[in-house]
Amino acid sequence: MKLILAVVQDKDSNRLQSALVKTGFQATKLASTGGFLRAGNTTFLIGIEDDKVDELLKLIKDNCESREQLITPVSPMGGNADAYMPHPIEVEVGGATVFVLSVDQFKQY
Ligand code: 2BA
Repeated sequence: MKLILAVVQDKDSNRLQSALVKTGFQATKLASTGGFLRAGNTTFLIGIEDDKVDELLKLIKDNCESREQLITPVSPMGGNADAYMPHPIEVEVGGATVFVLSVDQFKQY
């Protein structure tokens, strides 16, 4: 058995959740925050049998888009804040960041 941890953008989370329910994958959805952008994202925990991993990865890929996002860097530490003009920079946020973990035991009590 595997545990899939998928970090996705909030904009894609409802679509992915509906697709998971429709295809019969059981999932837990957690509200999370990206360490870099410090913006909300969504983490799905999905426990599945090994032979379903590829099907699930395709489903995640098909339902999550990568997007450009603008961020404004904070002023430099110790610098002259008056002279500092923050310029927004663009980063590409991926459709999904996915970890596939092996599960030693799965119990439901
Ligand atoms: P954030 O940490 O908010 O990162 C959002 C996007 O900012 C990243 O998109 C990446 O394009 C960019 N970014 C992140 N760290 C950067 C840095 N030090 N310098 C320049 N650009 C940087 P993704 O890579 O698609 O990641 C989307 C979200 O997935 C992340 O949100 C984070 O919540 C999660 N994530 C990504 N890699 C992870 C990892 N190795 N472990 C745990 N969570 C991860």
